[in-house]
Amino acid sequence: MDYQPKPEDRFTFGLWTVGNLGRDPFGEPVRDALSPVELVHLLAGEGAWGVNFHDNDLVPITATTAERDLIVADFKRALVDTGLCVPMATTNLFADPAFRDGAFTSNDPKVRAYALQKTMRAIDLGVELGAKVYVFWGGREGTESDATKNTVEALKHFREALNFLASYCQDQGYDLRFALEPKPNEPRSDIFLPTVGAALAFIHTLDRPDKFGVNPELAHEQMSGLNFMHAVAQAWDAGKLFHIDLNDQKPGRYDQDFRFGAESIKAAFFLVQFLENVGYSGSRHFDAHAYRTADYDDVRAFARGCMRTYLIMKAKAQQFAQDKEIQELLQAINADDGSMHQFSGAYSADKATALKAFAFDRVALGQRGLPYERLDQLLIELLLGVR
Ligand code: GLT
Ligand code: MN
Ligand code: MN
Repeated sequence: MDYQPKPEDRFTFGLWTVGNLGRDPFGEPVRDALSPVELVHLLAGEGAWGVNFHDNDLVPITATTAERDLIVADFKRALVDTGLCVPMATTNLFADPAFRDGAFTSNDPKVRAYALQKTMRAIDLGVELGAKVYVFWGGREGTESDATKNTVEALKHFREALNFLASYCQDQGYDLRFALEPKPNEPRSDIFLPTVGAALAFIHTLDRPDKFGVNPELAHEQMSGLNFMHAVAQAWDAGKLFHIDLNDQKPGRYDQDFRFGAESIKAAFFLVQFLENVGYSGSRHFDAHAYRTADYDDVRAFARGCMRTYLIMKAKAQQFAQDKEIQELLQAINADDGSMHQFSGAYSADKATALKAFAFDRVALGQRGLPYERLDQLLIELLLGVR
C-alpha cells in the first residue's frame, strides 16, 4: 500500500496549521510567514483536499475593503490552480485584545456586538469561498475568576449570538451548518462548553438545533481526560458530527496540537476505525502544527505524516475486520442464544411482568471470564505490525 492521500479521503488543514510560525508563550516565531497562496500550494503539493481558515488567516484585521478584495482574488486563483476547496471557515474571536474577556460572552455589550459584526463578515467571506461548515471555537469565552462573570448570563449571551447568526444565514440564504468546538481550558483558565457532551446539550437550547452540530478535537477531549472516540460516537449517534479536528496530545499537558497519531496510537486507531466503519463523509481536518524545531521541509513532513498515519490506521482497521482470530473472538463475545429476545425491544406490560418473574442464575452470570486480554493483545500485535 502506498498510503497516498486522495481527494476522496477529504483531508484538510487550516491555514493556521501549516502556517504556524512556532511562536509559544516563551519564544518568538522560528519560521518566516508564508502567504495564504503559498500555503495553499504547499498543501496541494502534499495531497490535501481542502484548506480552511479564520477570517484573519486570510485577510488581516487591519485590511481595507480594497485590500480584502485583492487578497481574496489571489486566494481564489490559488484554489483554482491547485484544485483545493474550502470546506470550512471560522472567525478569529480570540487574538485581538478587544476579546480579552471573551467575544459573544464578554461582559461588555460593545464587544459582544463587535464580535457579531466580525462573525457576519467572516461568514460572508467563508461562504464566498465555498465553505459549507462554520466552526465556533470560543477560545476566549470563559473566565479566570468566577467573581468576574455570571455563568448563566454568559450562556444566555452565547445562545443569543448563535441564534442571531443562524438567523442571519437564513436571511442571506446561506447553505451553512454550524459546528461548536469544545475545549476545557487554554487560553482561558476555564472555557464555557468545555466538552463535546456540554456542547451537545447546549445545542438543544438554541432556536434552530438542526443547524448546529459539533467539531470535536482529539486533543481537547484528551485534555479533559476523556475518551475521544466515545465523544465522537455520541456526537455521531445524535446526528451532530458536522466536522472533526484531528491531532494528538500527551495526557495532562497544555494544548499541544501534535501531528495526528504522534502520541496516542491506540486512540488514533479506534477513532479512524469508528469514522470509517460508520461511513463519516465529512472533512478529516488536521488541527495540528509542526514542532517548533521544524523548518518548512519538516512542516511538509508533518502534513504528510498526519495523512499517512490516518491511512495506515484505515488499513489497520480493514485488517482488524478481516483477521480470523479477532473476528472469532468478537463473535464469541457477542454470542446471543436468543433466550432473552422475549424481553428485548420496546416495553410492554406483559414483557415487564414476565421479566420480573424470570429466574436468573446470577452466580453463573458472574462466573464467566471474558477473553478481553487476548483480544486486546491481538489488536496491539496488529498495530505493532507483527500480525
Ligand atoms: C485554534 C484552536 C483550534 C480551533 C481553531 C478554530 S483555532 O488553533 O486551538 O482548536 O479549532 O478556531
Ligand atoms: Mn487544539
Ligand atoms: Mn481545533
